[in-house]
Amino acid sequence: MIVKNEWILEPMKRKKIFVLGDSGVGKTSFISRILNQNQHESYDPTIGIVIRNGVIDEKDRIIFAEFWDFSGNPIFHQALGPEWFVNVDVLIFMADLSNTTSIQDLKRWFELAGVTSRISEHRPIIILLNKADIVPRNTVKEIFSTQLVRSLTSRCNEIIPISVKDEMSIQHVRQTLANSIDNTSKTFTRSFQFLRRQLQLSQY
Ligand SMILES: Nc1nc2c(ncn2[C@@H]2O[C@H](COP(=O)(O)OP(=O)(O)OP(=O)(O)O)[C@@H](O)[C@H]2O)c(=O)[nH]1
Ligand SMILES: [Mg+2]
Repeated sequence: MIVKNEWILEPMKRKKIFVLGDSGVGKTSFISRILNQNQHESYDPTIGIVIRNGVIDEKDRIIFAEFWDFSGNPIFHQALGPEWFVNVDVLIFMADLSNTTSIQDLKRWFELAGVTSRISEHRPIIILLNKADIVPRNTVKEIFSTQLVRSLTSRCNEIIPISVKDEMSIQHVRQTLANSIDNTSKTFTRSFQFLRRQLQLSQY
């Protein structure tokens, strides 16, 4: 596509979304799910960092997302420094509801990302507590009432229990992301969706 006036592409600027959390909590699976890409049941640990681009469709809004999927393996932690978080639009911290250590470790991930104790005014922070499908509902409630999770609420914009596997609350996360970083006009989104449908129909 040739566009003479670069500002036309302004709404298409990618949004940098950094995802952090312990190994195995479901970060890579979550990114695949939210981008409607293939899911793999088997665990394939992320090595170092993987950056994945994709489009998040939220009804009449579109986000051109760039997910930074950082390995949960501690051998890579030392590599993390403030330079990684320059221009981050949203920070997502993830833990596994069935793994208490991964919830406790969120505080360490906050530190590694350089997040101070107060909510950042400029970049939304979302905590996702995954694998709700393997934890009884009562346990989820209990976890939410613990001192640890209550103390985290003041450090983020939202804490959402999800199940990547069962697609629980994934739509809610899409909405939250769209509300946090939406800068595309509805008209542009409609045109983009139309263009994409045409491309799919004509199987380009
Ligand atoms: N039961 C259940 N399993 C899940 C869910 N989400 C992911 N998993 C499984 O958890 C395992 C780890 O998922 P990954 O997405 O690879 O975890 P990760 O956080 O990217 O791990 P690292 O790359 O090592 O940091 C995989 O076997 C997934 O299939 C979920 O919502 N429920
Ligand atoms: Mg991974």
